[in-house]
Amino acid sequence: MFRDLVRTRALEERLENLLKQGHVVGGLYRSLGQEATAVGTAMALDDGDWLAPSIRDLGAVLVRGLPPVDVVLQYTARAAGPCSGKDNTNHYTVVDLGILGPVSPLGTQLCVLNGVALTFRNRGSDRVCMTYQGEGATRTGASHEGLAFASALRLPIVVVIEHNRWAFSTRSEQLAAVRDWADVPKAYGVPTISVDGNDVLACREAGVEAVSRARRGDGPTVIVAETYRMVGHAQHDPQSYMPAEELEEWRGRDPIARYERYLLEQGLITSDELLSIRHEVDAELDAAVDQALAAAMPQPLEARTRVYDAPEPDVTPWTRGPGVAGPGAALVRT
Ligand SMILES: Cc1ncc(C[n+]2csc(CCOP(=O)(O)OP(=O)(O)O)c2C)c(N)n1
Repeated sequence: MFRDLVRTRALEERLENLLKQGHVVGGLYRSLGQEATAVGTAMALDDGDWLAPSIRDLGAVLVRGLPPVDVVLQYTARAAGPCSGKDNTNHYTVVDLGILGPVSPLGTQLCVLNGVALTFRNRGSDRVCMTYQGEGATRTGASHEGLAFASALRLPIVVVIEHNRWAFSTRSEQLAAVRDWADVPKAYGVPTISVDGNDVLACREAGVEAVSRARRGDGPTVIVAETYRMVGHAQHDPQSYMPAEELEEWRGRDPIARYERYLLEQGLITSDELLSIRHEVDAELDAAVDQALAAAMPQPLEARTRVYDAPEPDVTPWTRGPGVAGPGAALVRT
């Protein structure tokens, strides 16, 4: 878990550098300060389970086994990346690893993942699905519908609410009248687990409890992880609205430093071993960046493939046909 926490932060640092160097031109949303929530909860899943990450869950994606080089290929829009260069932020799905990529309309991922979970159930499989939402995303109609549906059908699904205090520049207190976000799922009869989102062990424990419940057929669980977004919404956001003293306070609860202290205090690892993990991660990620930057850009015609279900859609242009002129003329393919 320590390795995955460090990999998450270090990979995001490299992506940020690549963005500043002009190699990444899409959005970059970091999970700085909240890595433990994604890493810890995703640890609870088994092979064959499905995961729908939000924009701040790179840690969960790495835990599921996506090689960092694929992440860099994606962000630098290379042909060999998960989207073959069509998207250069985090909208990628990796079917083989059970990763259902984020889509921009917040909350909707839960509805789609419900479909995956229902399919598993209908096929008699005991696979489990896990998804993540910021507290802002829980304010959407799609999120409420998704929770209502999952609860009514007792679907094998775990929803992790990442309560990181901000939805872009809006404070979470301005988003709802409830003060405890764990109160919301109660209205749907969904059990909740509140957890310190900066404590990776507690997150894993909450994940294990929720995943076990789903796997034995007892329906959905919502995990509410209390954490903090230490950076702006995305790289273009100077986070000027975030009070310095609040950031300072949360810096003291940094999930990686905290877990490192725990491992050392418990005598589970030496500082030399921790350092060598960090060095191994640096070497792995440096190689990933070099490999991605040396990789080819997509050919223009690649834009036509893997967009629709049909293998090769007919993209012959439509034009106005002969006969009646003007907007009433029939559209024909030339
Ligand atoms: C339905 C919808 N409304 C608004 C947006 C624009 N938007 C993208 S991210 C974001 C903030 C999300 O906040 P939250 O869900 O709390 O997640 P966080 O960014 O804090 O992780 C907003 C408003 C959107 N993508 N979809």
